Amino acid sequence: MMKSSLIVVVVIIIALAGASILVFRSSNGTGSENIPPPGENENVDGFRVFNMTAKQFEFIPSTITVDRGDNVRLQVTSADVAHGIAIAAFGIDETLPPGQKVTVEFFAENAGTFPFECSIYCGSGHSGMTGQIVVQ
Ligand SMILES: [Cu+2]
Repeated sequence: MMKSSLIVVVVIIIALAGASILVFRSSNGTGSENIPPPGENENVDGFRVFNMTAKQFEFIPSTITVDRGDNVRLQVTSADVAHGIAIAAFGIDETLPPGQKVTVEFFAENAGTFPFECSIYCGSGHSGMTGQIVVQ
C-alpha cells in the first residue's frame, strides 16, 4: 500500500516537471510572439526605454516624447521585412532585420522635434515611413 502511493507521487512529480518544461519552451519561441508591445517601459539603468515596432509602412509608436536631459533607449523590432531607423539629429542609422530587437540610444540634450525615418527601402510606402522624437 505504501509502495503504490509512493509510485503515484513519483508519477505526479514527473508529470509536473514535464508540463513545466513544455510551458518554458512555448514561452521561448521565435517570431512575432517575441515582439514586445509598443510603448514606454519603466526606466532601466537610467534610460527611458521605449519598445517600438517597425512594419510596412509605419513605426509604432511614431512619436516618442521625452524630457530634455533624458537618456533614451529605443528597442525597435521589425514585424515584417527589413527596415532601418535613421535619426539624423542623433547620428543614428541602424538596420532592423525582421524579428530582431535592435537597441539605439541617445541623449536628449536639446529641446525640439527631431524627425526619424526608415532608411532601407521596404516597398511602396517607404517614403512615408517616418516619425518624430519630441524633446520637451
Ligand atoms: Cu522603408
